Amino acid sequence: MAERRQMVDRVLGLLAGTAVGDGLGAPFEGSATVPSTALDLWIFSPRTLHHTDDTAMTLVLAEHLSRSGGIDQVVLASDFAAAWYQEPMRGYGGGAAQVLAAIADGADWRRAAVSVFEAGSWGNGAAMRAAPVAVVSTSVPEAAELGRRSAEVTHAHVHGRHGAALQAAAAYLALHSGPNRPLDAEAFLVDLTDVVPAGPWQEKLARVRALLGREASAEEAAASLGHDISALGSVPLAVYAFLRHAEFPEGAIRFAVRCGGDTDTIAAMTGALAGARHGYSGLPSSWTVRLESAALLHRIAEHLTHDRSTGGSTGPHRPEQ
Ligand code: RVK
Ligand code: MG
Ligand code: MG
Repeated sequence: MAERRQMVDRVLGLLAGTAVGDGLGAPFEGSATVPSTALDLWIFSPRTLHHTDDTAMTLVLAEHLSRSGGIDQVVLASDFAAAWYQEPMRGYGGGAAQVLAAIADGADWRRAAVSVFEAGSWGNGAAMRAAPVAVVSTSVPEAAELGRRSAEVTHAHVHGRHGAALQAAAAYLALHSGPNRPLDAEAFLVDLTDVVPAGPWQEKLARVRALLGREASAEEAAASLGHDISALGSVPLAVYAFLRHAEFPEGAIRFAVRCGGDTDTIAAMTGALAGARHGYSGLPSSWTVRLESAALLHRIAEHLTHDRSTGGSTGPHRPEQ
């Protein structure tokens, strides 16, 4: 029972971390740099943290997983399209909105996903929502594979899919990391390197390792890893922000926003990892009380964890890191 409560806390942390990162980062999306003073004004404000497409799609995927225990791509595509149809004003990417509109109109997702960009989207929209697949996975490779499957219904491009695989694998490692001892960043990066092919993805992870070695600043990390709307230009930075402050979730999320660029998405991905490691109880309550969708997050986390702990064969195992 205590173990189940702990897992609910971590699953809720994964979802709430996404939402606080999204809400804290959203006002700065597109700013090349984010001065500390401007960020502090927003961090200490009592105003509601509204969420954007990042959290909206994460919640759709989490609900889908809690209903089906896995991914049914036809149903998932239509779940995403229905959420977009109900709330198109959540700040979706331009191509993503067109893909979702086509699916809502009845198009097959396989055709819709290549209808805007010929090879599909390399945007970070699949990575930003991928973390919940970690909850139903039993290994790092399975999380990566589910990340890819969740991605391809809208993001057919190989970089869009690798980004989702990397974020899903990182979320799995964070969710199952031993909370009572320091995170082994080197082992974390070795595991991540295994889920992406040699080439630009592995090169970015090598840069993450080097940047960690010299405790690089937000500005230096963004310049080296990218901080844009592409999967390849944002997921490695989100991983870096998490690892840079692996024992301090508040610091990791703040660092991610300070990186500038696609701030809502980078901070949402970092927040998912920090929340998965430290749980909801590890996130600042001054942030979580401001969440627009707190009740919904709690309900989905309960369902998702309940279905894991009573579902038998697919209950997660917990490798200690
Ligand atoms: C607005 C050429 C491509 C491309 C390709 C470019 C929200 C397009 C969230 C496209 C996230 C943009 C973000 C985003 C998530 C992608 N050729 N250009 N093959 N693939 N692009 O539309 O869900 O903020 O300019 O698929 O991945 O907060 O519009 O959306 O920051 O990348 O959007 O790709 O975006 P989309 P997404
Ligand atoms: Mg967004
Ligand atoms: Mg964004």
